[in-house]
Amino acid sequence: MELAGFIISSIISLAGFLSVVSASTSQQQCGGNGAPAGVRAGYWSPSSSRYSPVSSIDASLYTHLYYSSVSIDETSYAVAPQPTEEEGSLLAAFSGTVKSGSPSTKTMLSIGTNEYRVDASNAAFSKMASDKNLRGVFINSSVELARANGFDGLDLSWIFPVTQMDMENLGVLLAEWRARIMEESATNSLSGPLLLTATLYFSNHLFDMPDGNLDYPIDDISDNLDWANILTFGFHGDSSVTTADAPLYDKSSHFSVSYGVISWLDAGVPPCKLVMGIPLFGRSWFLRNKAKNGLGSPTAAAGTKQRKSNQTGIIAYAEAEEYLNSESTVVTYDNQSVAEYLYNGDLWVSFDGAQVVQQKLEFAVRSQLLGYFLWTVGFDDSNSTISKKASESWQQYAQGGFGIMHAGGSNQYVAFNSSSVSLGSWHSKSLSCLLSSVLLLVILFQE
Ligand SMILES: *[C@@H]1O[C@H](CO)[C@@H](O)[C@H](O)[C@H]1NC(C)=O
Ligand SMILES: *[C@@H]1O[C@H](CO)[C@@H](O)[C@H](O)[C@H]1NC(C)=O
Ligand SMILES: *[C@@H]1O[C@H](CO)[C@@H](O)[C@H](O)[C@H]1NC(C)=O
Ligand SMILES: *[C@@H]1O[C@H](CO)[C@@H](O)[C@H](O)[C@H]1NC(C)=O
Ligand SMILES: CC(=O)N[C@H]1CO[C@H](CO)[C@@H](O)[C@@H]1O
Repeated sequence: MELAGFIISSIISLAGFLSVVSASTSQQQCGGNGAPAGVRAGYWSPSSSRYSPVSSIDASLYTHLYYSSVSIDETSYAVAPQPTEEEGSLLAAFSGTVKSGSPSTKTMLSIGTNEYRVDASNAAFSKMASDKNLRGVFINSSVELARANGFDGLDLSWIFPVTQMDMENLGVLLAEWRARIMEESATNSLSGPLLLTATLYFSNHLFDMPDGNLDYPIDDISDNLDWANILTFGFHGDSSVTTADAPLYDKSSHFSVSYGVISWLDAGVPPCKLVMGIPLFGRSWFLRNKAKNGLGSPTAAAGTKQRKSNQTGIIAYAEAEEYLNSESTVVTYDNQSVAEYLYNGDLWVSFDGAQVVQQKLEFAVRSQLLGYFLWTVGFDDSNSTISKKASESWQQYAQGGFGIMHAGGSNQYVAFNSSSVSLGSWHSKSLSCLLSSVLLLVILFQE
C-alpha cells in the first residue's frame, strides 16, 4: 500500500512538474508571441554622425537599428540624453529617418553606461537598480523618451554590473520594466508593447571581477527580455602580443565567441533569446619587430587613433580595408580560430573580414540563435560591404534550414559539444532528463 501510494504521488508530482516545465517553455516565447523570425541588428552611435549620418545607412540591411546610446542622469536617475541641441535633434530624427528608408526596420533606444564617465555612470545604474522608487523613475522616463521619439523598443547597456547584489537588482529591474511595458501598451492602442533587450557581457559569468562568482540572473533575463545581445568581441585590448581580438574558437582560453555563446546556452537562456555580436572594428598594434609578424608576436604599442574610431588600438573595418587594398599588406586567414589579421610594415591588425563573418554566422545559425548584431554600423565601408554580406548570408542560411547547411566542412574541428547546439537542445535537455527519470521510476517499480 505504501509503495502504491508512493508511486501514485510520484506520478502526480512528476505530471505536475512536467506541465510546469511545458508551461514555462511556452512562456519563453520561442517562436511565439510575435517574436521576430530573425534579428539582423546594428548599433549606430551618434558620435559617428559626422562620417556616418543616419540618412546614409542602408536600413533595409537591418531588422533593428539601435541608437547607442543615451545614459542615466546621475542625480535624478532618469534616462538622460546629452543636453546638447545636436544630441536632441539626432534622437528626435533617428526613427523617422530609419523608417523612411526601410519602414519595416524597428528602432531601439539603448540606455547605457556613459563611456567617458564609466565609474560614475555605473554607480548610478547600481544605485537606481537597488531602489524601488528610483527604478520606477528610470523605467517611466525610458518609456516616455522612447514613445516621444518614435522608438519601437528599449535596450539596457549597463556595462557592467559588478557585484552579486547588482545582478540581483538587475533581475528585479528587468521584471518591473517588462511589467511597466505591458501596462503601458494596454493604455496605448496605437502600437504594440515596446521591445525590451539588454546588451550583456560575452559570457553569462563575468571574468576578472573582484567578485569571482559573478553570474547574470538567467531566469529574469529569459523571462523578461525579448532577447539579449552578447558582446562577443573586444577580448584582448590589453594584450602585449598580437592576438585575434574576437576569434570564434580558442583552444587555450575561454575568450572566444563560441565559449561565450555556449556558456549562455548552458546556463539556460534559450537560443531564440540570444543574439551574437560581430565587430565592425579591428584591434591594431605596432610590432616590436617587423620580422615577427604572426600571432603571438611582441607588440610595442597600440595602433594610432583613427578618424572613425577616435580611440588608439581600434580601427574601423573601412579603415582596415584601405590597408587590404595596399600591395605591401599581407593578410592571413586563420582557420583554427576563425580570425583574420593583416600586417603592413610594423602595423598589425586583427579584424573580422567577410570570410570570418560568414563562418561566425554559420555558427550562430547552427546554434539556432535568434540573430546577430553589428557593432557599429558606421565602421563599415561606404558600400556597407560587411553589413550586406552578413544580411545576405544570414537569410540564405536561415532559409536553407539548419539541417541543410553542409555538415563538416570547415567546422570539423568545432570545439563545442554537440549537445549544446543540437536542435531544440535548451528545452529538450530538461525534458529528456525528466523523461528518463519517469522511465527509471517505472523500471524500479516493476521489479
Ligand atoms: C510610473 O508610471 C506609473 C503609470 O503612470 C505610475 O503609476 C507610477 O507611479 C510611476 N512611478 C514613478 C516612480 O513615477
Ligand atoms: C574623440 O575622443 C575625445 C576623448 O578621447 C573626445 O574628447 C572627442 O570629442 C572625440 N572626438 C570626436 C570627434 O568624437
Ligand atoms: C564600392 O563599390 C564601387 C562599385 O562597385 C567600387 O568602385 C568602390 O571601390 C567600392 N568602395 C569601397 C570602399 O569598397
Ligand atoms: C585549415 O588550413 C589548413 C592549411 O591550409 C588545411 O590543411 C586544413 O584542412 C584547414 N582546416 C579546416 C578545418 O578548414
Ligand atoms: C559537458 C560535456 O558534455 N562535456 C564534454 C564535451 O565534449 C568533450 C569532448 O568530446 C568531452 O570530453 C566533455 O566531457
